[in-house]
Amino acid sequence: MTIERTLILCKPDAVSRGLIGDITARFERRGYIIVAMKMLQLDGDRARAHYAEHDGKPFFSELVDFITSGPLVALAIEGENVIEGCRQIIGATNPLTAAPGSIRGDLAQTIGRNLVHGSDSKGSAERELKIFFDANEFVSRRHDLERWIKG
Ligand code: IDP
Ligand code: MG
Repeated sequence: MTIERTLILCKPDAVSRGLIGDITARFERRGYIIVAMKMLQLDGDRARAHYAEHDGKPFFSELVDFITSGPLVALAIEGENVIEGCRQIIGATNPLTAAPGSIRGDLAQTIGRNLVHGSDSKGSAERELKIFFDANEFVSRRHDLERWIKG
């Protein structure tokens, strides 16, 4: 069993549009387990750290401006192969090519307002989770996790 932990963000457009519930429900219904959750507004330094891999790209400053523009909801989610599973639920980066049924395919129109972030690898998840959560902010929900996986 490969239990992983990933970082999900309901970005400021999701919060502003009242989609926190719809988005988090999709991960919960799949059987993934929320082990930490908070609403916060990022400052520029944390935003640039989170999106460091995109530093230097033409859309970087726009991305930082947007992600700091209002409150977002950060979640730490656990499950078997949860990193890939959440990316599937989120859909392709460009909502135009995101599959219907995915969050972006159902609810978003443009790449700059695509509602959700999900870590793309174990390394990214580990790095990104540290930007949003301290180690003591994760709860243990081992029992819930095992019920979904074994059940
Ligand atoms: P991801 O969110 O699907 O992992 P990334 O390539 O990591 O996609 O890009 C991070 C975020 O940057 C995207 O979710 C999107 O909001 C924004 N972004 C990516 N590429 C572009 C672009 O070409 N123009 C504008 N925004 C972009
Ligand atoms: Mg990414």
